[in-house]
Amino acid sequence: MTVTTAAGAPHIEDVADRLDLAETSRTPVGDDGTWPALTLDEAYTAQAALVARRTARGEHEAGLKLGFTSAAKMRQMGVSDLIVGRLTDAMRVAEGDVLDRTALIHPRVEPEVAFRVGRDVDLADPDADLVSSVDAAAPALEVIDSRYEGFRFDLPRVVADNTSAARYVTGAWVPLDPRALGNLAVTLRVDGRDTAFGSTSAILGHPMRTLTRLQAFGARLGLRLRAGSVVLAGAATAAVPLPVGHVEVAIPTLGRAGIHVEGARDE
Ligand code: OOG
Ligand code: MG
Repeated sequence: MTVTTAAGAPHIEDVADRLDLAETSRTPVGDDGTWPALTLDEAYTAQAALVARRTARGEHEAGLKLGFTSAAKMRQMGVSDLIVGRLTDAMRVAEGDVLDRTALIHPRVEPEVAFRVGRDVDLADPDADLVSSVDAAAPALEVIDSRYEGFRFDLPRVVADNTSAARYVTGAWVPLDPRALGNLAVTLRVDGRDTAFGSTSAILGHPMRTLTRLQAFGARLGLRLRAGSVVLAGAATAAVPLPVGHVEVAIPTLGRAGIHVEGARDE
């Protein structure tokens, strides 16, 4: 897979424009028959072009995310391959802060594990070692918000749409102890009620495996991670519609991360 991040072919730039407009105007795109079919390589180029529009507006790259690393997510969305997306600082919501869901289209939330990268890593470098550059882990929430009507997409489309990335929250960082991350209960709570329940072992068997997969992906895509970047390992449960109220993830030994969601209760 060779992916260029420079301006792509016109149909790729067109996809990036449409997805960018869908996000900024909060208007999901439907399949009106004019949507170009993309290969997976082209979809990653479109993703880079889409995120380039955001960085041109002043956003900064903040890390990477993996998607479809659990069977629960693959089943929910009808896809069977791991995907990689990009995070920017504008997507970050500080732990305990308010998130206004009216800024989003049809947000869903999922509980995740996050890793922090302690030093710059160029994944294109054959000597790069992502695992050893990760220094901490934290419980995390990801708010996804597909720019496609009804959250309906195939693999190239969700990749072009930056893997539905919208917002993310990380809890307090805990020094990385890989052995302590296996087989931990992952609970999503809404206003104190358990709403979704999974295990860190649902994430590729063990969340550390996501780093090896990301390293291979990053090498092909020419990705870099700066010191302090975040890597989201992917949801341990199916995503649930983002409710209004206090939304929290809890993982034993890692702790909790929560946000207050405000906005209209109806979709
Ligand atoms: C794509 C994003 C998948 C995950 O954690 O598996 C993802 C989607 O479900 O819309 O972020
Ligand atoms: Mg996710």
